[in-house]
Amino acid sequence: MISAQTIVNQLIHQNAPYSPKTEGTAFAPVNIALIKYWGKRNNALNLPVTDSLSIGLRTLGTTTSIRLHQGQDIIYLNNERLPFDHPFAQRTSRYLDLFRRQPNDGFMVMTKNDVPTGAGLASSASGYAALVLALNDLFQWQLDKTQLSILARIGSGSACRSLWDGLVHWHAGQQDDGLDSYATPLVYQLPTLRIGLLTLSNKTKPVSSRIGMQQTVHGLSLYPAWKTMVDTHLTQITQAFEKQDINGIGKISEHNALAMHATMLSASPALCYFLPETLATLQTLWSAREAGLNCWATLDAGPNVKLLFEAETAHDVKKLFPDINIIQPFVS
Ligand code: 2P0
Repeated sequence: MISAQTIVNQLIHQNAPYSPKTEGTAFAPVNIALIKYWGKRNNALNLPVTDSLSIGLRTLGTTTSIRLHQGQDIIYLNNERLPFDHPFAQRTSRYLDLFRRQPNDGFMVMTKNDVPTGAGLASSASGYAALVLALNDLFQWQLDKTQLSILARIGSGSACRSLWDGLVHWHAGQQDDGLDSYATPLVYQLPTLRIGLLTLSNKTKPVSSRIGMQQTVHGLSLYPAWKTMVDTHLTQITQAFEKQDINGIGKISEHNALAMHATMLSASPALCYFLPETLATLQTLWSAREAGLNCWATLDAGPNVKLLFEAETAHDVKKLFPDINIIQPFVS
């Protein structure tokens, strides 16, 4: 099995001049998948079973700065210094191990999320994308976006999609080394699309996506049907993008998200990220839709709900869900 270190060494030429700056900084947007990534063919390299497709939230994301220093890593999350054994610090340091020249090389990382960490609002995606961009800035690697997408994916799968605003397609690839598994931006613009974030819980989810995916893929579950469905949804959603059909996009996205949760429920032991509030929100939405509201839901590995709708519907959606945070992913 090819290791993450081998891939990193291949991408960052070890003989390249070593001239780090004092500090590297970067911002990367959160991305919300319309066609979800759920299930890996290689856990060490975060190689997915299927393609996926996302939209960047442009103004919401992670800002990270990084410096070199001697000794143990120092990690700040949202202005708070984390203890060395904090799971976030441990995972970040394990990833940074891939980029140390000497074992004693430490990093000081300061990272700030605009969304709650680990609550299914894709903070690990913007987090690892911002970290890779900040490392690229610090070390002046001058890697291209494909190479950066591969490095971000090794940190967290969905991070490979957070290097762009707008619509982004992650190609699953087929190679064992994953050098064909990266994201590319799509040309379609949807200036009237709005995404509404309904934060129902800020708590860190009890089962990480990482473990949840393994639980769903292995053993008897509906997972084989999920793979076929993703192919169909990718074809359908591309046609909807071409027609700028936001209701079509919403309908396919909601179907895809609920199908992903159905595969989780079909695993043994079953996995359920919904809270009672999640179901109540969906039922409110479905009733409103029956009454004529054009609005659709998508959900990730957590209890929070994201809504997709046209700008002209924003007023009605806000009336139904007063706490909603409405984002305009494309500049008009
Ligand atoms: C997605 N999710 O496509 C899907 C939908 C959650 C549900 O990508 O193990 O944090 O780091 O590769 O990227 C969450 O998975 O998992 C995710 P790892 P990641 O957005």
